[in-house]
Amino acid sequence: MSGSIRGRLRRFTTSVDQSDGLTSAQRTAILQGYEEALGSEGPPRLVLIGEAGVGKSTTVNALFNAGQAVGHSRATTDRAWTIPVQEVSGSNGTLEVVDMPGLGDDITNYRRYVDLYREILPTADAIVWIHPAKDRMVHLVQQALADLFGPSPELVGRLVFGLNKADEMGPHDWNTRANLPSELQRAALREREEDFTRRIARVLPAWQGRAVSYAALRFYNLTALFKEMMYAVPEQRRWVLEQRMDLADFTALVDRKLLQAATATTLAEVPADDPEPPARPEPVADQREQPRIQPPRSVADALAVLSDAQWRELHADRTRFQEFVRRVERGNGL
Ligand SMILES: Nc1nc2c(ncn2[C@@H]2O[C@H](COP(=O)(O)OP(=O)(O)O)[C@@H](O)[C@H]2O)c(=O)[nH]1
Ligand SMILES: [Mg+2]
Repeated sequence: MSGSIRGRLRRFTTSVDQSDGLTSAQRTAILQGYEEALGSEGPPRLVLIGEAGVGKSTTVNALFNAGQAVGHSRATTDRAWTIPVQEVSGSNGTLEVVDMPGLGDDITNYRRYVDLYREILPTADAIVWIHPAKDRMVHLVQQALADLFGPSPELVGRLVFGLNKADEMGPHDWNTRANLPSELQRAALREREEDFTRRIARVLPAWQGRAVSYAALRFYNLTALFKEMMYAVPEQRRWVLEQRMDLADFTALVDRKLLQAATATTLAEVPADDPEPPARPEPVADQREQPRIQPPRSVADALAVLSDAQWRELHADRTRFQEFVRRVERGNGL
């Protein structure tokens, strides 16, 4: 029984113990039933598909705080023609991960791979297909999707497409200080996501998802990827996946100086700006020249003037942080 299931059981036990009007036999029966129900719910099973080195293990580590070996991709059970189900320990419980080799490895093995996949796919809670964000060649993916899901359209809903290594997207100018894509990369990634989604929908019209670009190594956009996974998992099984979630914090990779600038200001307790600025007074005849508000010069400057509450909000929400940096970079001020 995993740690978090035990925690759930402990909380439940306490509340049952504290409820009046139950005999001890009733309490025992309730707790036993609950424990059985929890224990019989198997761990989430993720089938990961993608070529060796695309970042499947890194992705599992970033989403579940697991210690999967990275970069030893040849160790997958290539050519063994068995289904390689691995038990993976995340910080919030066990997962079953099926690490499937890329279908594109070798044409002579393609048919056997397809047969193997068709066996395993129906047992998956989610099928996470990982593709390099910068690779626009999707012909093989389309072919494989048609072969795998054509005969099993009921499985299409479990598919998630992750476009990993967003940081390697052209023009390769990732903003390492803020740990975010540059403006140009962001535009390119958005376009790639849309293009990829369209091309997948062309072979699988029933697929309702959208491809998510992310960077497992940089903890970038993990929330969006996880959200797609949650949608893909059959509803009654969602909680087992959600329970295991332990997303790596992308701010861990934001430049320390940048974070320090904001934290120092936080300690000095700079008051927050009025969210609703007062109505502008009517212009008067002898109006003196107003000082122009200059946009902050850098992200660090912009962060340094945030209030404690504003900072905490940004720190907790990557999307907002990203939006903030984008606005600063565009020079629009706060
Ligand atoms: N630049 C970059 N490299 C990554 C990213 N995710 C994984 N990698 C690297 O890609 C290599 C292969 O990763 P791994 O997770 O072992 O791939 P797998 O064979 O698909 O399991 C490792 O060197 C990772 O550090 C990413 O988002 N960006
Ligand atoms: Mg691996």
